[in-house]
Amino acid sequence: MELCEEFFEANSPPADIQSITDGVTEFVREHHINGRRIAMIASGGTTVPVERNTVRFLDNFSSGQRGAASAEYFLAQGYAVIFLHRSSSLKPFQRHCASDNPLDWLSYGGRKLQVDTATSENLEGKLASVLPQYIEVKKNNSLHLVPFTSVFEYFFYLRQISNALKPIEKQALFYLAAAVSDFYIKPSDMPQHKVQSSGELQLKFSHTPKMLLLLTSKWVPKAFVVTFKLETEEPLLIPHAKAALDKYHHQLVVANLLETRRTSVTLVCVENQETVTMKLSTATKVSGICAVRELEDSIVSEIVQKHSFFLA
Ligand code: 9Z3
Repeated sequence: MELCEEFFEANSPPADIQSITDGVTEFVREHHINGRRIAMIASGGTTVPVERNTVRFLDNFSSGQRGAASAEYFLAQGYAVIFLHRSSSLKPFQRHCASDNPLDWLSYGGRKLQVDTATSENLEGKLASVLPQYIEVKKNNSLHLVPFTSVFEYFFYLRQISNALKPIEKQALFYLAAAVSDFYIKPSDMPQHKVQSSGELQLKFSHTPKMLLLLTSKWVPKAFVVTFKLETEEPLLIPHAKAALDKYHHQLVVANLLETRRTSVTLVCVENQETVTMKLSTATKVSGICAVRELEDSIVSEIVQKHSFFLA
């Protein structure tokens, strides 16, 4: 845990840390008064800057699909959601038209913008099931977005959000689906300026401190905490998920393999380290949110049940 404290001492907080904190604190106050449970969802990958005046960075594969889809299902279950996400990754609701170019929807004539009829029909088919929930969420202000890019921003914001959620204890649910880099370059090992291309590139990476232990033991010791474990080798997956539960003493690990993450996950629970494998092909429920079945629907339903049991 000392390494975690050192991390916060050695790095400067993001410039907007106070406004982020104020926004989250107000969001938590408003929804806690109304008796809502609050889910804090972390989503997307983190960047690791190579230079202080950053031109280059190390990144990872995460698209943010898991987190964005899950946010919609938590909202549908009545949770207020803090969505801590990589700024360029998928966002709840917007993800349904992420591959569209809005300029293609419109025509322009006589100083008036018009939605093409064909586009309008197409959009209706696509968004009819999403829009009502989106409008409801906006009306209730039940989704609060906090964007980050680097691993530094991620940890600073996570700490502030945890502080804001600590008072609501068991009502808070952490769903840590972000793919956070395991390695980073310490500011003391980071060149100030753009590394020139004339010589070989040599970088020193340090282990990213394991903030999870701090989160479960100090930041939000009473919250319901779900983490994700990603592997590319099947035999490592469940043993590593179980090891994480032993180490961090939280409630649940969602274990997935890179290749099959869209169609299969295994939930490893703290009680007897029981495992439940969910496969998309066997999920029976058809989502009320969009026409396509999504694994996140089943994952979130199971987790909400477990959170209810935890609260009882
Ligand atoms: C996950 O395992 C998520 O399910 C994915 C989702 C990142 C695979 P996408 O964003 O993918 O929908 O494209 N997240 C956690 C990954 C992770 O780095 N976990 C750490 C580990 O495995 C523990 S915090 O060691």
